[in-house]
Amino acid sequence: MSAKDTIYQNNDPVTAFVFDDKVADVFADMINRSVPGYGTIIAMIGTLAERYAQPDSVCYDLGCSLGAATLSMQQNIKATGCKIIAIDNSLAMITRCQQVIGTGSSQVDVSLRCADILEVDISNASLVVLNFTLQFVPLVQRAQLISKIYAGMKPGGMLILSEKIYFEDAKLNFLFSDLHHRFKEQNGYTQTEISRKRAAIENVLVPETLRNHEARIMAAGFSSFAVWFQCFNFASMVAVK
Ligand code: GEK
Repeated sequence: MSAKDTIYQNNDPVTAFVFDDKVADVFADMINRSVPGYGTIIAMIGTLAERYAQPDSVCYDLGCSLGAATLSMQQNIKATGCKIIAIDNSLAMITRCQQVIGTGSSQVDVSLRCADILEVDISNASLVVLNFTLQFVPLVQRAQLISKIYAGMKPGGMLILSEKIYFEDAKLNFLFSDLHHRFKEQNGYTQTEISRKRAAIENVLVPETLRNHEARIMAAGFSSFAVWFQCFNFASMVAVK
């Protein structure tokens, strides 16, 4: 059981959000109470991994945090000779992820790396997961990252991209953002916690429209794109090479 997220219950000045020890300690609780559909998305990453992981290939979990998507893949991959490479540039996350992954036994090997996903090599990939990670990558570097992923993928390979999304229609953008805040309230966050977290995350998490994501993915060369899950301003997309 993860510790409860009480980070924004105090009255300290709000500083920019970072993935440090304090966040890593409560991350499972934070993401489950903050992202509508998170549990469903994690479970379906396993279902997609069972279908898309190819024999003797690599599955990547980019921005793995505590390894929830990695575990879901590891538990569902049936293809032989597959390994998972899970990467995060937060040492606090990778250290705790090691403890989570280390306890399970599986024929699918997992290797954890503390590195910037913009710097790592991607190759022989049949599945690449960016589960709520691209939103933290500077806007100007996103196209280059998606193109690098495409280049490192095998034909028929799949990219799973989950993101907080932004709507061009101002009314809808307000509505979904408001419903998201209601979701957080229903999960026990106070209005003060919600607005303090929103201030901390501003300019750190930069959401884009589904249209932008699709255009970037298709420009990289992927042959198919679909949104397979959406709840309010959170969506998960798939693209096939
Ligand atoms: C999950 N996927 O539970 N390089 C490596 N890691 C990065 C980078 C980068 N450039 N930028 C951000 N991160 C997870 C949840 S959380 C989503 C992902 C959230 C890492 C960052 O350290 C953090 O652990 C993760 O991406 C984003 O399925 O907090 O909303």
